[in-house]
Amino acid sequence: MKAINRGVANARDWKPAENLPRVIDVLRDARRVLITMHRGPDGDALGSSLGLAVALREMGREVVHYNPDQLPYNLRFLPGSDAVVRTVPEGSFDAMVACDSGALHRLGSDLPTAERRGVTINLDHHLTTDPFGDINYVDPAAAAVGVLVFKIIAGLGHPLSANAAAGLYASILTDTGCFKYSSTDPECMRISAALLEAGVDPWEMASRIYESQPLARVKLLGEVLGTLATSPSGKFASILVARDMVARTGRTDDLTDGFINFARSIDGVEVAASFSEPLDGTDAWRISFRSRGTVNVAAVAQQFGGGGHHNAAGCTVKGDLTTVRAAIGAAVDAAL
Ligand SMILES: [Mn+2]
Repeated sequence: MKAINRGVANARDWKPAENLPRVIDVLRDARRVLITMHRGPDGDALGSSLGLAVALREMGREVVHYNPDQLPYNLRFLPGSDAVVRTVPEGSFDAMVACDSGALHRLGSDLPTAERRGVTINLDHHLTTDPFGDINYVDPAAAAVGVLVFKIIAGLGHPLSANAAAGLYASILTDTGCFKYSSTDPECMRISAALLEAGVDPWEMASRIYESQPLARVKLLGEVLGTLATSPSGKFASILVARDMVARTGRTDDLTDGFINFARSIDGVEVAASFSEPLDGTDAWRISFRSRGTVNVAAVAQQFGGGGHHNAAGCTVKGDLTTVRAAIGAAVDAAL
């Protein structure tokens, strides 16, 4: 059973089959394209946007690929990563494509004005996406945004290269938790098969993304797991990523991706949360949620101004840790 708009009141009908050809039409005519993704990109945001950027460049388009943040250590090997720029150059664009973003403000501060960015295209599969695009190609049933990009490239009639396929495979591999999550469906498996046929080496991808961890990350995991707390019912588990723990790694990039899954993987746990202390000294805690499936954590995150998917969501809450933890714990309790 897939998590399609479960638990979200008045979920929009995004009509993805109608919007896919609109995206293809715009990109067929576009000469200069700005490609963006959400800040702090994950495998889906970066991989799907890389797949599109690589393919459009192969088609002779001028592509600017923008994200203001450092790319994750384990994804910088992906073809096209070295062309991602942290500021947007001058000039105007025929189209701007936003991948996996959910909201315009998640794209970064250097975004051109609406008139400079041309047709704004929102590619997403979040339940809680803002319809900020001129075209919103949003498909909550898609396992990853890479699935949407695969269809766009096919619709443009462009043969998939190994370089473009690598980004799309990274998108699907990471967003399905290595083909484990309930979002894993026959469609993403068929597309992944096509990506292997285009030249992707599955063990190379898995080993570079998941088995090339910096030693500092594994040591940080040990510290973070030391903070593990569970509710009396045993259904809610939480971990804390404190600023001083992060400082001891001596690294500026985020090494904590996936830590929350250890909390969810405990027998009996339905919901896991990770509380990340802000590194900038403010009191805006970043909270990530993971659900085993019974609870819609996107709805929990929405109560605090955040959003996401049925089984993976996040929000930012200001306050001291005790107060924030109590508020989140109460909201999760109510949802359980
Ligand atoms: Mn995604």
